[in-house]
Amino acid sequence: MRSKRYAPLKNVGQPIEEIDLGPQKASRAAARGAAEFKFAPEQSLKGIHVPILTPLVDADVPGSPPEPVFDSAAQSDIQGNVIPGFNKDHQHFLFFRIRNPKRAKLFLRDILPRISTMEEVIAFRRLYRSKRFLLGRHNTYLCSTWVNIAFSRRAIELLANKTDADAFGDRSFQLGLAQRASYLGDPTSPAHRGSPRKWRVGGPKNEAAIVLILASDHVGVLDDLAALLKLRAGDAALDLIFEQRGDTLPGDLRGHEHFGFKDGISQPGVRGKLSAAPGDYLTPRYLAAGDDRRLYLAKPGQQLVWPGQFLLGEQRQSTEDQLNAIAAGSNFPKWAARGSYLVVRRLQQDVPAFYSFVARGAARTGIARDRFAAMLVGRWPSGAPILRLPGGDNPALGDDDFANNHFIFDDDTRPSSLRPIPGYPGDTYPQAAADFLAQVCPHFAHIRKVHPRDTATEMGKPADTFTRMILRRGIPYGPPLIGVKKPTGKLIGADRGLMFLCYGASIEDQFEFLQRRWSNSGSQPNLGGFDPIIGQNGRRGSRIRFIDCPTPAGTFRIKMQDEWVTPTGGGYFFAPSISAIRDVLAA
Ligand code: N7H
Repeated sequence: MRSKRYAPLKNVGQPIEEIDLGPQKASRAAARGAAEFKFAPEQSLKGIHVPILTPLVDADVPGSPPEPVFDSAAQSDIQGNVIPGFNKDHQHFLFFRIRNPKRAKLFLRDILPRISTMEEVIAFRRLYRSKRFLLGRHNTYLCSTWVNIAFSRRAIELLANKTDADAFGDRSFQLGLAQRASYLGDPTSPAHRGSPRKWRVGGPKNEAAIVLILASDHVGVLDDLAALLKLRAGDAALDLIFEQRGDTLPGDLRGHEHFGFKDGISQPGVRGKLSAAPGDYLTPRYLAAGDDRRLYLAKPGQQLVWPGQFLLGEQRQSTEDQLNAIAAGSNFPKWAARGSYLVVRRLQQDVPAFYSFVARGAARTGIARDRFAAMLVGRWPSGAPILRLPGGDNPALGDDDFANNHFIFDDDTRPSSLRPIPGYPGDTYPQAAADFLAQVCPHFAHIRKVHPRDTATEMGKPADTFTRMILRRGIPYGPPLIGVKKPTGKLIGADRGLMFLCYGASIEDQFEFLQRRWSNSGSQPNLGGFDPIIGQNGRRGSRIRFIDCPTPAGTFRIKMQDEWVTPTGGGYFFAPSISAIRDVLAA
């Protein structure tokens, strides 16, 4: 079935009017927009297929290049939040400074056995998925608790040596987030609330050397572990400079971020196998033999990418074609292989300011509020892509892992052909129609900015886009405001946002590229305005951005004066392999 096109547009791409909505401060009135916002609660698992992660023996694809095997030795050497990711409802981040490198090494030796590996996290995930499948519900009452660690460049110099620290080829890692802040478009005026000087951590005067990431299904266990590790760290002369709790939002908001949109849907599929056994892929392959896209996709819409995009020392993605790898990089000390760069950004979200903009932008353009908000993101609140359902949200699509990421932008999306999956009725939603002119999902939409999919960009072929992909590992912090009927002033003004974390093999070519080249640009990868979620304008002191909003009456250029996502801390780190911690950093 073809999706119905949104009404035809006039003067496509040519702004016919400039709209200046003026500044707006967070207030009770502004918060009303957030209270009235209708988000779609998560569906029960009934009728929704939950894939089990055991090997699908006939999933090998003739003609695809052989993928590296991450055997048990490799899996127990790679930190588990890099791959496959902790994905826990409760996380705690501890940021330390090193006072005494020798004593810091004792701490590292002490916690080494606690560091959670890829092997452990995959084993738990498989158990959890099969239990969830049996029970037909999310809550299996299975619990696990994980710990990971990462180091700044300065920490590596203190714990290893300057030569090794200098040998990390990523220039952004060398400089650190505070020095890259202005390049990222972060506020430079000292008076701005997002100025690095005001950051809780990671500013010019409070950079962290070590970050510990703790994650658990169980709040009490997480608290106990955080208390224990803080004590041990204190004994080892590690100064805690900042800590941040992150929690999945409660109730029907589970899995959604503070603006109310489901997050964590689209991730690259890391190529590689877990054993030489047929079909034992790190990222399970679900496309049927008859679907030619199974060479490139793990499940519909999930792009397969070579592991060297996320782990140093592994084969990287070719920019020439989607299928093939190029050789591993070598711009790092040998012991850094199987490690990954980690970007941490504490991004404060001003929910009233966002919904005030939505309400005023919708009123001025004549677009319904929920559609206007969805156009900013590129998905409806449930996670359903607007390109698949231009007419309105459908939570069942948002929750359908085999359909919610199945769309491309420039061409019609062909229906996918899946292997038989017990209990899955198939993807029966309308397929996305080509949106070359970005009439349905505008070029400025967050997901179109940071992942233009099949669209050629200023960088060339779409395959280049796959080298920009990141493994996102974020979690919200602070109390939700969305959907709260009568919020108190205290709740409206509470500090809330996203602990944004991502891993990659290059900070500069991946995270920074997405933020700076695409989100912060009104014209790249395509003309149409800034990314209204994370785009910043840091040029010549102006923070004003714009979006060219398509409407049936024509395209309106809407100025965005307020900022609703503000950096308030973070850091650039490196997450080494377990053996590198044991043999180099703790030695
Ligand atoms: Fe974004 N949001 O709620 O609007 N993001 N993001 N992000 N983001 C995504 O597909 C959001 C941020 C990416 O493959 C979704 O998982 C918010 C930064 C990428 O189609 C939603 C913040 C960067 C994707 C949000 C924020 C990115 C993505 C859709 C900050 C990198 C995958 C759900 C407060 C520079 C795109 C999903 C794809 C998706 C939101 C930050 C990147 C809803 C609120 C800093 C690569």
